[in-house]
Amino acid sequence: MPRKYPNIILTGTPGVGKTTTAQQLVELSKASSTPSELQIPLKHLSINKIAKEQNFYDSYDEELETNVVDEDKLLDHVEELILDGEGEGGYVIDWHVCDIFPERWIDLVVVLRCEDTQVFYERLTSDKKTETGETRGYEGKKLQENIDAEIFGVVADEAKEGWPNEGQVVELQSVQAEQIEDNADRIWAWCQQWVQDHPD
Ligand code: DAT
Repeated sequence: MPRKYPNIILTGTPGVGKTTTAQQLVELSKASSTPSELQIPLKHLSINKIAKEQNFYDSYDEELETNVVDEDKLLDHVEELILDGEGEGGYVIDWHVCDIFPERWIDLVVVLRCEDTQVFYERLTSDKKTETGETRGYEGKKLQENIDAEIFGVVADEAKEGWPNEGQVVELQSVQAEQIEDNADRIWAWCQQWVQDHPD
């Protein structure tokens, strides 16, 4: 059965603003809509949160100080969630890995970028807590790897390789605070258009 609402991957190096943007997008979908706006119930799927809650960890990478996720378990779980509600769609999948999800599940891949290295450095070393309650405070190899990944656009390359259909991958800058709202507005407008283009 075709989906009623689009499924979106919101990806990018940790710290680019995926969680903040996803939350803003869900807020937009809940706000009382104008008569011309379609109701699209968007659901935020934070993969970090799911992996932690469900303990989908395979091992711990000492060097990168990070848990390694069991991707098979994760995919089975996400598939169950996505197919729930007869697969009506409307999921915003938020993770720094984008190329493990089957193409048929996904309508749009948004890669957030923070191409200002100083700003990005400050975010990664900040002692603010992440959504899963950890202090980011990256240092050493973990910090360097993530800074390099963002400079070289590693996630954007993976997205473009994973989704050869160019129109399905969009890169958006997330450096300044106003861009959080701008990006959410753009994705929301895209969702509206998608639903109009895919009548039941
Ligand atoms: P991610 O989910 O990609 O790891 P996040 O949403 O947790 O990133 O954001 C990391 C931190 O950076 C958080 O304190 C919010 C802040 N932030 C994200 N995008 C921003 C932007 N465009 N302008 C200013 N701050 C931003």
